[in-house]
Amino acid sequence: MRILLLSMPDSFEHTPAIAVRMPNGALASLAGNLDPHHQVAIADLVLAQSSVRKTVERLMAQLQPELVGLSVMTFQRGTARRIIALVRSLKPDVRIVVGGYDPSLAPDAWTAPGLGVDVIVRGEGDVTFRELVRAFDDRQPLAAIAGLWFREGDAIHKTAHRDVARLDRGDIRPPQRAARVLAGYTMMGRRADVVETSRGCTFDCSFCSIIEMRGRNFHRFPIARVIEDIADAHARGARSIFLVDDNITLDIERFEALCHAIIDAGLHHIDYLVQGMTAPIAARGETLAPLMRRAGFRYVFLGIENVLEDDLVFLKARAKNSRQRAGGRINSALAAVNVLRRHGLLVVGGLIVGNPDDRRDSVAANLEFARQHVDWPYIQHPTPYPGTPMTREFEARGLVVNSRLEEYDGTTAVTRSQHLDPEEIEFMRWKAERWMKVRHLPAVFRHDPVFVLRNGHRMLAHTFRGTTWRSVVGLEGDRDVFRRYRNIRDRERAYVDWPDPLPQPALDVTLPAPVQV
Ligand code: B12
Ligand code: SF4
Repeated sequence: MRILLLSMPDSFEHTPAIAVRMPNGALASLAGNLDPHHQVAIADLVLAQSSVRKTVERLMAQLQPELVGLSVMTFQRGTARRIIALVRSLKPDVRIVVGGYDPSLAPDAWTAPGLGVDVIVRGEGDVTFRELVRAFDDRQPLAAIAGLWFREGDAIHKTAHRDVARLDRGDIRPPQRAARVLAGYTMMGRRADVVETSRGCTFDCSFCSIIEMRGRNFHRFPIARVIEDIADAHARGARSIFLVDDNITLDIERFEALCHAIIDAGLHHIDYLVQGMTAPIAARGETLAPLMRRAGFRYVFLGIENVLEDDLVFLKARAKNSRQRAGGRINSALAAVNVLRRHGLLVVGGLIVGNPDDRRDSVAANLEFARQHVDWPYIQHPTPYPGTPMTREFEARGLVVNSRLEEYDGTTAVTRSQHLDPEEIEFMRWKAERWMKVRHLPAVFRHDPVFVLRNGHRMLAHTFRGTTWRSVVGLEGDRDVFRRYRNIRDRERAYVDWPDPLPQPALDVTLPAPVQV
């Protein structure tokens, strides 16, 4: 079967496409787990952000796919609907399959007949998609394949739940990067790729989609397989690799073993990025951080979430962000930041401001922490993604004020607090963050001078969108610039020049409930 897999072009404020264009790890994994006789092409549309329609038209004409699969996050739902409509207009009989976080956690949003979706793959997709394509190929019924919602005429059928895969026994084959048909992946000028070393997490932070997606569990790929995967990415040109594990820091001994294996395999000249929790890094940092540095780690995305205890309790992120000390538990953010930075690692500070009880001073305290202690701010607002406990709480308290999903990108405040309007929360973050980002430019320059010389002005222009000469000389205030920035951001969200097949209000109609098969 000829298959085209697409990831969406929508990017967000902290990873502007000028500097960061990463491959979607899911699609290469899906391709690698199909039976080998299929002809698969992967197109990450972030690589064609300014020409999405033309690129899809070209790929459809060249590849003539019989099945198109889309990987979609919630804020990309509108873009995905337009792309599906475009694809259907080009090839009406094509099969459309959607997967990823949004279709998995909000499947009802994908069942309206006018949307043109044939199958929704829920949760982990590698094995489900293989079985689905086999069934299409052999003209077998889909009812026996776990993990699906599928359309038959007007009815939607729902199959049995699929358990997550066991990675240690080889359930999941390596990704197939050769299927990628677009070029231009980058992490600030270095060719970028993604590698998984584990899947899952045993924590249950209230804002995170991972638990609803796959339950609380943690599965590890064998380290030898990870090293082969890194070597494959490197052989294809990657010089910067993001380990996209949900939570690699759940098993620090294994993480240390991985660092040693990277060094032993001579793959430590690659720049690695990883995300982790503060508590284990604070506790084990004195040995872990220098080892990570030796293994080539450069950036650590730290899930600090919030520096205030009450907010951490709301986010259900206290356990992973505090440690026991004489006199009680203390926040581990500062200790984690300090130990990483002391050993030459750069900290991307993940913080969430605008929680239900936040006042101006709580937001300000977090922004001040970021200003003083992190290298690159990754500050977001609580965003009510489908199925998370946090969403239920915001809804119950009547604090969700914006239902335009394309704005659920993390840096647009779509919820209010009891004390602050969303615009005010977002304004505070936006105003503080721009200057923190500027401060990081010299570190980027030292590492990648050519990239900064070529693109520094574009990066600054992106960070300061909305600024004019009038605002620079003080004839306009920050509020005017912020308003203009938001208008620009709105226009940027129109990635596909094709109408939405089902304008938003139509989604409110009650759809028939899926039938369990
Ligand atoms: C790596 C990552 C990123 C990277 C993206 C790299 C890339 N190009 O993929 C970066 C840092 C850039 C990023 C940014 C953002 N991310 Co992010 N990210 C992740 C993370 C950590 C891992 C995703 C991953 O690669 N997993 C490995 C792959 C193999 O697994 P997978 O994606 O789940 O795919 C499997 C299934 O979903 C399914 N599947 C997926 N697609 C498809 C398609 C088809 C056709 C089929 C059949 C199946 C299928 O099968 C796959 C294989 O089993 C997750 C989860 C987490 N713990 O935080 C969040 C997560 C996906 N991100 C999220 C969000 C919201 C964002 C941001 C909007 C803001 C933010 N929180 O940072 C931005 C926007 C991104 C952008 N496009 O600009 C949310 C999505 C929530 C939602 N409901 O949409 C998650 C779940 C985190 C959370 N907050 O809960 N992210
Ligand atoms: S520790 Fe990280 S991956 Fe685990 S639930 Fe919390 S935010 Fe999600």
